[in-house]
Amino acid sequence: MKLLFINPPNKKLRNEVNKAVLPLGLAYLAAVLLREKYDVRILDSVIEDIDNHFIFNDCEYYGLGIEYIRDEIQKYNPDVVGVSCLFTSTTEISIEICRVSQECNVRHTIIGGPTPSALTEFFISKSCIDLVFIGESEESIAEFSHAVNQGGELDFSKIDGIAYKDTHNHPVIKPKRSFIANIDDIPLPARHLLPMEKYFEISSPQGGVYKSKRNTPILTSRGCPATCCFCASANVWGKGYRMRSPEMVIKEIELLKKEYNIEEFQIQDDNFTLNKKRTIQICKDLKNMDLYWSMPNGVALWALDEEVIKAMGEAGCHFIIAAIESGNKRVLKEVIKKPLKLDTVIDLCKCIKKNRIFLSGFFIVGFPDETLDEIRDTFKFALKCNLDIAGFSYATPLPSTQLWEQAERENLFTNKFDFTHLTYDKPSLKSNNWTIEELEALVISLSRRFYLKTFFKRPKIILFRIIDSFKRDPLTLLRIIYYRTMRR
Ligand code: B12
Repeated sequence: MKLLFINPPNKKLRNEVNKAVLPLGLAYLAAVLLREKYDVRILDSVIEDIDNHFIFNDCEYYGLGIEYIRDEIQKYNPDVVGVSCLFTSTTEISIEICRVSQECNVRHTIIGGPTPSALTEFFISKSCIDLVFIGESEESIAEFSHAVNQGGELDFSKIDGIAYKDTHNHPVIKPKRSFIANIDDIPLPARHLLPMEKYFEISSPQGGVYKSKRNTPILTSRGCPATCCFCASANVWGKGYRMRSPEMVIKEIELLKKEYNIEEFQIQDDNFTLNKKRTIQICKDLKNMDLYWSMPNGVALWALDEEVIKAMGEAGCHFIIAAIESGNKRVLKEVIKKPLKLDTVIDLCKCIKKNRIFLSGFFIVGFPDETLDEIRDTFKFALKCNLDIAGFSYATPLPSTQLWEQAERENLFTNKFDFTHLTYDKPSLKSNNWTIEELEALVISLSRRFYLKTFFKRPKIILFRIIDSFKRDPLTLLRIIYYRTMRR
C-alpha cells in the first residue's frame, strides 16, 4: 500500500517572511509506517517552491502550485493521501488538496493536525475528506493503514481519535481518548524522506534567529500542563505532559550530526524545561557536542530558574523567546490563566542575558476582558525586560481554545471574523472595554515606540544582528524590516 503525506502551501501572512520549517508531524507518521513496511512519501509543498506565490480563493499562498501537487499525486499514484493542516489559515488549501486527490482517484483522502483536530465536524462534513485524525496520530495512522491494507470490508470503529463516514455516508466522530504513554517508543522522524539539503540552504527556522544554516527542528516532549486561554496545544497532545528521556533526545541529536552534519537545532516543544532534572541532564550531555540550539516556540519562564538558564547557556543555547504574554498581573492570572509570576520575570530575563542568550519576548494584547490601561502596562513592562527583540500580537481565538469558547459564548467575533483568515496582526475580537479602532491605534503607536526605544537602547547588538543577517540573507532581512516597521 502506498501513502503520500502532503504539507500544504502556506498562507502568506503580511507580517511574516516566508518560512519553510520541516514538517515534523508528517516525518513522525511516516517513520511509524516505514517501520510497518508501507511505501510512504512526503511532499512538503512549501520547501519545494518557497518563492512561488499564487492566489487561491482570493488569498495569497507560497509553495508548490496546486497543479504541481496534482502532478506529484498522479506520478506516485498512492492509495492514500494524507494532508497536514497545522494552521487555521491553511484550512482552505488543505481541503483543496483533498479535493484534487479525490479527482486523482486516490482510495482514501485523510487529514490531520491541530485545525482538523479542533474542527473535526467541519472537516469530516467535506465530501472530499474520508477521515479526520484527531490529535496525536502515530497509533491511529498505523491502525488505519493496517485496516486498509487488509482489504475487505473496512471497519474503523475501533480506532481511537478519528472521524470517518459510515456505510450510509454519515459522519462518525470518535474523540481522542488515549495518548502514547512512552514517547521514547515512537521511531525517530523519517527526515530522510524530506529534502534536507534544501531546508539547510533556505534555512528559515521558526523565530528567524540562527547561527548556522545547517539547522533542524526537534521535539523532546509533548504537551504542557498549563491552561493558557489562547493556546491550542492540548487539543493535539492532551492535557498531560510527556517527555522523551535525555538518552533518546541525545541519540537523535547525535544521529542528526552524523547523518546531516547539523550544527544547530531548534527545540519546538510547548514546554521543554518543565522537568528540571531532565533539562539539566540534556544540557550536561549537550555541553561537549559543539552545537548551537534555540527555543523559538516560547519558553515557559515559570519553569526556569538560574541554575537551568546557566546550564542552557553552557550547553550552546543562544536564542530563546520568553512567553511573557502580558505585563499586567491581573491579565496574566485571571484572563490568560498562565502560571507565571510577573515579579520573577525581570530577574529571569537579566539572568538569560547574563548567560549570553539572545532574548526575545512574546506578548499578546487585546483580550476582550483587558482594558486599554492594562495593554499599556504590557508595553511598559516589555521595555523593562531588557529584551533584544519582541513580538506583539492581538489575542486571536484559535478553535478549541478557551478564548474561542468565550468568543462564541459572548458573541465577540468581529463582523469580518473568518477562522480561515486569522492573522494575529489584526484584531479579531470585540470588547466592551475598547473599540477595534482604539485598540489598533494604541497598539500601533506603542509597538513603534517599543521598537525605536529598543533600537536606541542597544544599537550595537541590533546593528550587529542586522549586519550578520544581511551577510547571510539580505532579502529576508529587508523583508523583516519592511514588515516590522513600515507595512500596516
Ligand atoms: C513549528 C511551528 C510553526 C512553523 C511551521 C511548521 C511547519 N512545519 O510548517 C511556523 C514558524 C511557520 C509556524 C507559524 C505559525 N504557527 Co505554528 N507551530 C509550530 C509548532 C511549534 C510545532 C509544529 C510541530 O512540528 N509539531 C510537532 C509535530 C510532531 O506535531 P504535529 O505537526 O501537530 O503533528 C501531529 C498531529 O497533529 C498529527 N498530524 C499532523 N498532521 C497530520 C496529517 C495527517 C494526514 C494525519 C493523519 C495526522 C497529522 O499527527 C502528528 C503526530 O502525532 C506548533 C506547536 C507544537 N508544539 O506542535 C505551533 C502551532 C502549530 N502553530 C500555531 C500557530 C497559531 C501559528 C501561527 C498562526 C502563529 C503566527 N501568528 O505567526 C503561524 C501560521 C503561519 C501561516 N503562514 O499561516 C498553532 C496552530 C493552531 C491552529 N489551529 O491554527 C500551534 C498548534 C501552536 C499552539 N500551541 O497554538 N508554526
